[in-house]
Amino acid sequence: SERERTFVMVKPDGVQRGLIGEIVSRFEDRGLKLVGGKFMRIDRDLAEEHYGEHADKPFFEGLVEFITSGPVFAMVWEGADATRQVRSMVGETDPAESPAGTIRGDLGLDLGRNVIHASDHEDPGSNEREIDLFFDDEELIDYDRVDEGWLYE
Ligand code: YYY
Ligand code: MG
Repeated sequence: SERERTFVMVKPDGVQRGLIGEIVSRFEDRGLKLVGGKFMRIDRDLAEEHYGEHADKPFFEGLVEFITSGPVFAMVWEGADATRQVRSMVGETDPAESPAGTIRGDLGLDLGRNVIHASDHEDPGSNEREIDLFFDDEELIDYDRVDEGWLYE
């Protein structure tokens, strides 16, 4: 399948709970390649644009409040079918419905504090859109991982 890039973000709860390393490790171990990373604070404008699809939902205001409440760690990961593979590692939107072994299933309990964001494979183009929203082109690094010849046939 096609190699692609996808957008992932450790949310303020994940940062405060010291889970950045754990989460980065899972994607590294899977064989995905980190091509961008930024520790940052999201302002209200960026939050409203990033979550624009949810603007008319009852949870929108709380979601914007939460995502702007502390620093986040934004990342871009690259690999075969990366958007779908990352979402399968993330689990369901609600940690309570997420199987053990997934990031939300292992690290969270509450829908509104679900530790991580990832682009949605059921919303084609959301990966590119979110990468463009958070990163400039020159912040994304092209390089080979030494194990790529052993990760791909
Ligand atoms: O893509 P994903 O994060 O799994 O879920 P979305 O349906 O895009 O919702 C974005 C975000 O909003 C979700 O991660 C938690 C929050 N949220 C909520 O607080 N209450 C809901 N009923 C649905 C979503
Ligand atoms: Mg979503």
